[in-house]
Amino acid sequence: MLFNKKKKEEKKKLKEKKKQYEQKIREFSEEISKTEQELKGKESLLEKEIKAPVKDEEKKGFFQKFKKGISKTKQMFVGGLMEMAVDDPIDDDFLEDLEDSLLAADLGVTTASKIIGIIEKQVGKSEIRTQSEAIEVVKNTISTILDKGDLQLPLAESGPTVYLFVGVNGVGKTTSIGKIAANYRAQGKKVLIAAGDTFRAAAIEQLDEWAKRAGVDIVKKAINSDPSATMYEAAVRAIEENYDILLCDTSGRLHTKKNLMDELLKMRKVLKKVIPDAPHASLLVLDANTGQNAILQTREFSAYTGLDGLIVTKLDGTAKGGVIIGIVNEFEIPVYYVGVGEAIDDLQPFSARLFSESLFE
Ligand SMILES: Nc1nc2c(ncn2[C@@H]2O[C@H](COP(=O)(O)OP(=O)(O)O)[C@@H](O)[C@H]2O)c(=O)[nH]1
Ligand SMILES: [Mg+2]
Repeated sequence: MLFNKKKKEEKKKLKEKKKQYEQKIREFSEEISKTEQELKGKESLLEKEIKAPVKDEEKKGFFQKFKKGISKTKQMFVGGLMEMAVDDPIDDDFLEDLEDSLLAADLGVTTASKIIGIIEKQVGKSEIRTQSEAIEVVKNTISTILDKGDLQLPLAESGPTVYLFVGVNGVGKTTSIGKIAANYRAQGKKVLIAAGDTFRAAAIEQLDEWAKRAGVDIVKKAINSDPSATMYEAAVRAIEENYDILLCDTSGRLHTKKNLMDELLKMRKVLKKVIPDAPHASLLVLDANTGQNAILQTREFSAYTGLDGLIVTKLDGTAKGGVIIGIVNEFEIPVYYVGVGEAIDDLQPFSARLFSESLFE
């Protein structure tokens, strides 16, 4: 008995130590990614100054770029989760550790509990017994959650297709629009973008810069003008000049949340007036770094304005990419694109299969 008690105490101490180390690892990775981001900023400034062309070897293949983009998230999974796999029986301590690891990977409480629930059920029915079998269940459940097929954005039956980009400040709306515009342009489509963030001069300039870079046209009005007026003018021009795609930028910050949501609703209404089935998709842009906040933002925007799809940016440089699993599990809203860097070709169509394969291979 005494021996058992001692063993238990030692195990508890080891667990505490493990938790402390895991916390340290998390802190260090955050620090490293922050430094990397800073360095990246400095590098791109330098690049601009000397106008150096992007080196060919930097343009990695699609698959490699994606894998590199989610490598920090993968480390979190492999480091935190997969290393737990041993052939000991599943007990309460193990389930607790497993749940902690899923939360550390930013899956969110709902999704972590769902996975633990599935394991408990299978243990109850004696379908699984060992910890490594439980890890297999985690992998399969995550793959099933993600596997909603690889989706395409809806297109207008005729006339211009309109996409409205919404989301809080700094998540990557303008950057994503620039990248998507370049993508459609490369497919030979006629693309127009609307500068709906009229609250900052810099926002209009930034979109203008992206329009030039992508080789597409832009509708922009003076700072502080009504963004719905910009939407109206852009929709009319899109029809009159036979554009295939209209991408609408919006502001992420207003005096109050209600103001912002009202403004978005008004923009939708104005677009609809000109093009009855517009917007063909209202896309919420989320920054993966914000982790669980991304789930809250999805809930808010979908309650106020309705959402048709998600774009998750900045997967590069974060270990919180697991939040995609939580979002796909909690909301019936597909993820269409993921951002894995700041360059023009760094936005990729989201592939559920590729995402789960890259996490677990
Ligand atoms: N590393 C990285 N940075 C990104 C990505 N997408 C956007 N950004 C950066 O995030 C910052 C804010 O983006 P912006 O498009 O202005 O956000 P907005 O306020 O939502 O329009 C900019 O510095 C972008 O270069 C991404 O996928 N990866
Ligand atoms: Mg913007």
